[in-house]
Amino acid sequence: MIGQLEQLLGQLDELRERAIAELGPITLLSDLDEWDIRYLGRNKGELKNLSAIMPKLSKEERPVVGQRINAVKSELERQLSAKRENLKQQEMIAALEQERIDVTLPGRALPVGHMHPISRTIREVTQIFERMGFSVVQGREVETDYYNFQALNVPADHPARDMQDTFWVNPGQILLRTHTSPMQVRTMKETEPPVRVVVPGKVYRNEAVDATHEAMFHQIEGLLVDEYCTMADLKGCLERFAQELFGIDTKIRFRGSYFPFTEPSAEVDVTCSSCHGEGCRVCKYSGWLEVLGAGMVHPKLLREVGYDPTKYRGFAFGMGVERIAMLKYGLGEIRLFSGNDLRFLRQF
Ligand code: 2NL
Repeated sequence: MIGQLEQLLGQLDELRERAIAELGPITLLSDLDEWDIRYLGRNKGELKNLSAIMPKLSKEERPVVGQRINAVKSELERQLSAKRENLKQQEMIAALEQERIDVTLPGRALPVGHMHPISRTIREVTQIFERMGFSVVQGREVETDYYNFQALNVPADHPARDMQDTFWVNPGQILLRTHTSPMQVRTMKETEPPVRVVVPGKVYRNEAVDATHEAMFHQIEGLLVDEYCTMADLKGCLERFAQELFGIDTKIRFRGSYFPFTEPSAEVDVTCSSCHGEGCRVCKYSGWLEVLGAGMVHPKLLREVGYDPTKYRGFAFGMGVERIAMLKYGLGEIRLFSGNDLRFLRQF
């Protein structure tokens, strides 16, 4: 019997040594699981197999062997979990090493957009006037008949008031503004002179669309009201504007005209920036381009907004942004601006 006990303890020692020796070189977690099953498996594990002899042992032998089995078992379990931790750690290090990223590499360039040529023109024009002391204000696009027509001295029989030419929201009352002037009227009603504002924005006209006309386009209007203000001030202001926009050599000229809201009124031409006044296709061989309408604010308007027309004078002007942009970029087709064709837009 002593021999059998010693043999058993020897087998346990041998199993322990062998298991530990085999554990050392293991590098894969899957191999570790196999090792676990082979030595510690509940079913056919080698330690389990040796424990099967227990019932055949004597009462005195049993605790000795039992203790030794438990000692081997817990030692192997401890080594197994240590090894498992170790392998997990190594796998993580290997993964990190493989997935290493170079944070100093330049990033992937994202496509960058840019301003629409109309927005660019609006910015350019308003900035010129801002440098002359004007403020930029914007108004609503849906307006009342009063602010768009009545307050501006637009007579009932004026073509602009024709039901056909205006987009009515509520016929006779609410409309899409046909010019940005309603905002100047609102500004004057809200503030005392001096007033110096430029108003850019969308305007709407129910017109037949062609290469130079659209139903929605952009306008910039300017207004100055002060105690001392003459036609010469208007001319100097617009000359300066034309020279900043089209070049320092640009000359301007006034031609008498008519607007219901100004008296006197003028069409303003600038020397053709394409041919410098020589005559070319752009200016139809006249050397001049019509770019603005302007005039002295009608006294009726000043009275309408609560200003004393014997004390205050004003000048005002208006221009179509699309027309300015077409001249600046040499375009013959207004619809390109609203077409959203990237082949066109990318050229700016
Ligand atoms: C043009 C002509 C013009 C005005 C706009 C204006 C506004 C007020 C008072 C007086 Cl509140 N005038 N605006 C004056 C003259 C001409 O625009 O051809 N625009 C494209």
